[in-house]
Amino acid sequence: VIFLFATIFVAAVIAIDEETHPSMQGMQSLSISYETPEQYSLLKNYVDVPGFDFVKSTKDFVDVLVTADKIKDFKQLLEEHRMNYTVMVEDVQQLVSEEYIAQEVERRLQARTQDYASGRLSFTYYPNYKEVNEYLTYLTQTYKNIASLITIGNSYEGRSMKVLKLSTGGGNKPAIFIDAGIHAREWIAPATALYMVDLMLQSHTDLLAKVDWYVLPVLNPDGYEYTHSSSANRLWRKTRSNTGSICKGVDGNRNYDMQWMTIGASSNPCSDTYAGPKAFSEVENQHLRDFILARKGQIKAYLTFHSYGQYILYPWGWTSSVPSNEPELRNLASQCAQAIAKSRRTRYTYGTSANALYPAAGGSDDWALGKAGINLSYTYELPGGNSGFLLPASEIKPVGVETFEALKVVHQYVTSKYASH
Ligand code: 0X9
Ligand code: ZN
Repeated sequence: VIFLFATIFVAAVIAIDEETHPSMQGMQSLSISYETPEQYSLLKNYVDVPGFDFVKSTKDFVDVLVTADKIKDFKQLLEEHRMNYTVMVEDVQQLVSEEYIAQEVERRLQARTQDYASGRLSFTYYPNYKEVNEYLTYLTQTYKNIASLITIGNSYEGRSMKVLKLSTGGGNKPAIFIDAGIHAREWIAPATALYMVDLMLQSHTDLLAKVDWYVLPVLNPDGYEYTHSSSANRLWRKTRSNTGSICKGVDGNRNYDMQWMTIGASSNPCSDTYAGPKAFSEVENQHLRDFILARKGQIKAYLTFHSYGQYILYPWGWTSSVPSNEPELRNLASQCAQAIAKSRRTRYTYGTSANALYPAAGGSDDWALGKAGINLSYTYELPGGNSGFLLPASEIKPVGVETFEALKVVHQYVTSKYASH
């Protein structure tokens, strides 16, 4: 009897695992362009269908991961409808495994050094949650008069959420708030946020003179750790909360109380864009909300880092109409895009989320502007190279350097508009 029970249990666990983790063996990443509304609706039929993961949708193309068992028929269908596609990744599993090995090699090389023992990061691999925290502690010990940590609460699974505060003291300074890692698999986002902090503290302390900085590098620690824990979990996006379904997690960026669930979000707990049972159901988002609202008057710019696609997005995401300060938002975005282009010729598109990307409600950027009253609110979709989320770690520094150029522009704008001179 016990044996039978055990067998059923194991089978059930495997079944659940199948449900949330389609095999990446032979999974391909396709980039498909479309022109007609018919072609678009054909693609839309596959959203939330098991075996299909629409990792990027824009006005003229989609990137979709398709499992091995579905790929042949799907390609045939695309060809029948005369739709152009390119295979971006031939075998997702292979790429994930390669990344996993490269990560371990770099980490072990680093682990032999003094730097590693001190908590410093080399930015040659993507740090896990523990390494991020060690780095934050290292910063507070190294830059005692500038860097401090504010624990804003614990995640669903009990991981502490730490905001790094950079301040040279003196009251009444405007602040810039940065978060990253609300989407677990977008590894370049936390790494870039941290690398920009590194640049600021090591060689650009002028950025600290008139502005205070708050940086929350990992807004979704449970999801982030999950993607680091095994290569099978590498493409997880959501939080890890249990919402009473066999499918875990909520899309943090559909969960904010700003036109929650009105568009571009799902009520299906198994969907990757599940908005949650109610607005702010996610404890991580509650902590972020409370932190920001407590510093509402001080925080002048809200920047949230995601990947991928090279977009500078601003509100609204929930409607195609634009906020009243759209000219200001557009102007600043354009200057940021130019600064990045000048640095490494990386081309960013900018515009409101709904118009430049796709409509989606319940995002943190919309909430920051609409509810917290932070006029300068931006989502950065960092580069993804040819492999999307699986951007080689050798790109951390170059992406950090070019994105830092945009940060300087935002800093300059906030200083001239809000700082006392
Ligand atoms: O869909 C998202 O949450 C963001 N793109 S991602 O590929 N990183 O998932 C874009 C969010 C843009 N902002 C709003 N829609 N409010
Ligand atoms: Zn994202």
